[in-house]
Amino acid sequence: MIDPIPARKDADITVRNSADFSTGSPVAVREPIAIEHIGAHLQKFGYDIKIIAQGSKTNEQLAQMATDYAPQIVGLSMHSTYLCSHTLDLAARIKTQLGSTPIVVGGYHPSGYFDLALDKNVDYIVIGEGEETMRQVLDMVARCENAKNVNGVAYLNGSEVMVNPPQPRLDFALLPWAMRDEEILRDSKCTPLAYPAPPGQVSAAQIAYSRGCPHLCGFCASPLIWGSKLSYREPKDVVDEILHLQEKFGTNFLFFNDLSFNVNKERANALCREMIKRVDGVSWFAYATIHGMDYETARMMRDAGCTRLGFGIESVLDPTLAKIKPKQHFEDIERVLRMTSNLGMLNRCYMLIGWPWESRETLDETAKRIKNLAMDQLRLSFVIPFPGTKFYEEQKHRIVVPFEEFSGDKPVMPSDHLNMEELKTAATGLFSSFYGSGEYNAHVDEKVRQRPHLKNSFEYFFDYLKKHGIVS
Ligand code: B12
Repeated sequence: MIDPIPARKDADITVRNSADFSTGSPVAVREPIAIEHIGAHLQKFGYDIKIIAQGSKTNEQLAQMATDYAPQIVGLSMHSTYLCSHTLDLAARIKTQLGSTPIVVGGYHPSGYFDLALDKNVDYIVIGEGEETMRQVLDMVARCENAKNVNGVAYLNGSEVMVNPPQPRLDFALLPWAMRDEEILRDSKCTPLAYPAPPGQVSAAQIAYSRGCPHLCGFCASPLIWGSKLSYREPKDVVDEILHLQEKFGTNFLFFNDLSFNVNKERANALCREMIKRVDGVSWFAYATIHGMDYETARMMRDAGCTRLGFGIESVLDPTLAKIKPKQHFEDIERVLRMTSNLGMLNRCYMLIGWPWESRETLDETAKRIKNLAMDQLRLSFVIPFPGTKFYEEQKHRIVVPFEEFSGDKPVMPSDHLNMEELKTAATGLFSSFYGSGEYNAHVDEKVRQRPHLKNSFEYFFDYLKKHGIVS
């Protein structure tokens, strides 16, 4: 199974070739947790699995590696729509060499875009959570049966794309730990602002306590994979795995890819208690939601080793929030960021601009409001109508660029008031006005004065911002 994300070395970290440093996007490569989870499930059923992360290998080299392995089936992961043509190029090269060996694609993009099955080099699309569906596809291929009885699969039948009923969600607590690869882990970092700073991170591993999110925001692609059902592992099992990663790979940093670590307060606190009791020397990052983040949970997370939080605030304007995330209000954002920052955690905030109603006035108001937030890093993306989302159905008529541009680092549609160039310029302006502001620099100075251990992290971050021209 291959995670085809081309990457290269940039000083001390391995970065995605597609990464756009100017948006504060997560440039560093992470381990291909999706196929590592699927691989572990298939191993349980006796399958021999090879996991390949592209890194600096070309698609031709990847195709040769796949051919040398002579697999029964090839699995390709498509984390994001922008990877579409690159992954299909790889599929074509593999087909040239391996002929009839079936190629299966899965991930966020295929789960929202079934027309991918029209590509002659794609045999099956696995829709959503992939572990059990992939196992059933392997069994079906081994028995030379037809795909019509495999839930969660889409495939081409003549000229028609067949979409089978969904595969039921799995009980996450029953799945085995993800396969891990020492070399891939050694290269994995969480950048650019973290504690410890990237150079001090060892084998930064992705891990999850839960799968799914009940919020179903119209612009988010996660429901395509998980629906709205939440599924949890047992805290003891998560901590057992953390101690295993620490012992076997020396891991000192974790990236929780739970869509929201605090969506269920009791569950979050239960894991934090277990970590406080049994884990030492491991720091971690988690995505969190403003809604439902209270002092007790924030302090528990901090005491359990959480040093960076990722808040999907999306917007700081209540009229926009009322449309896209009605449970969240600006005053809550202000209060929660102040609280988590005062507890010493780093706040990374994901914001989306370029909504259909975006205007000079909304951007100016945004620039004014974010300066006074206890936000340590601004991660700005252009809102993208991702295939399969409600937002895509509503806005696809506006899109003026091909899928390759769907990374969020560039606008894909003009708004009612601003064209693409104006939106792009506005983003650059937002960054420099935020990081160049007296308020932000005073916030960082005070934070480092109170928490001297963060000095190194901010120095690394400012070097990064300067190196990539985000601040002068
Ligand atoms: C964690 C995460 C990341 C991490 C880690 C990525 C990684 N390689 O694992 C980081 C921060 C690096 C990241 C980066 C980006 N991400 Co991201 N990410 C997420 C997030 C928060 C969770 C993903 C997740 O659930 N992981 C857990 C694993 C287990 O689940 P999974 O990957 O879905 O895999 C399961 C299934 O999809 C399926 N499956 C997946 N691959 C395969 C392959 C086969 C063969 C099969 C059978 C099944 C299968 O089975 C798996 C197990 O059940 C989502 C969701 C969100 N709401 O924000 C966004 C999300 C997936 N990312 C998104 C985007 C756009 C990006 C970036 C392009 C942003 C940017 N400009 O930098 C980059 C691209 C990185 C890249 N890979 O090239 C979009 C993708 C939407 C789309 N249609 O394109 C999402 C949905 C966020 C959003 N905006 O809505 N991301």
